[in-house]
Amino acid sequence: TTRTPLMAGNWKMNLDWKQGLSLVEELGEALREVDTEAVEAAVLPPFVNIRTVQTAVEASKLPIAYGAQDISAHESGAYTGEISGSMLTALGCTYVAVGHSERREYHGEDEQVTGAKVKAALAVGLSPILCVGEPLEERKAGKQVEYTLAQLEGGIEGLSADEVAKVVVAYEPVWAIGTGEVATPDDAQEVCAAIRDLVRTKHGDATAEALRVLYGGSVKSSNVAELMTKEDVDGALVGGASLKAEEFAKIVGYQG
Ligand code: G2H
Repeated sequence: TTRTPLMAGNWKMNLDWKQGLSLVEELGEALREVDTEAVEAAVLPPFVNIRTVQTAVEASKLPIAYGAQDISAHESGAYTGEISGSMLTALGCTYVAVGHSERREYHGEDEQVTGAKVKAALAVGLSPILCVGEPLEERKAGKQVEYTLAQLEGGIEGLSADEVAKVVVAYEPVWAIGTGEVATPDDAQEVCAAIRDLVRTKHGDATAEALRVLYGGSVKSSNVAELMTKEDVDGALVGGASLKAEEFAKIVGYQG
């Protein structure tokens, strides 16, 4: 494929700004050994760490893209506690996670909210990393594809083909998140292929081929290479294993 793989580290609610600074500096150092032209590395720190990450990345020209873990659906104004897309682009962000299962579960974000956030991201030129994936009950009932595609449809509803091509979809089965239980490469491939097929049906071949589909859920340096052998897996959204520079650099460098 011609899609550049993306390895995105979702720090979640971990590391204060000083710890985040150390991690990004160590990561930059560790990535010297890695071909970062062939694989894109990104980190998604907590909002309050982004300025620090920006400064470190710019000062040392580190090959690390970065973004946020959430975005407001609104442009600006009286939305206490929220962070807008233009605030993120002003910090040099290129990505933003949208609809992570933890947002859906603990903050009541549904397809409608998620779709609005995807649009807010695209409106300012950010690539949304739209997270989708089924809980255990759906997997047990064999409904993982159906369930995940319904979330995807909600997330990309009303977008043009060009807009969809800028979206990154992260397939994160909820039962595999932070549990140490990674999906098998075949399980990941099944749903990632279905995601691409849906985009093909709605927006055509070129858009489907451009779309990057990541797998997320207990990705580590020891299992990433096998996942990456799958045709429709274009990278990973990594939580726990992105909090250690050496480990995350190994994930980014899975080819070598
Ligand atoms: C899934 C993933 C990153 P972890 O949430 O988004 O986390 O790799 O810790 O399972």
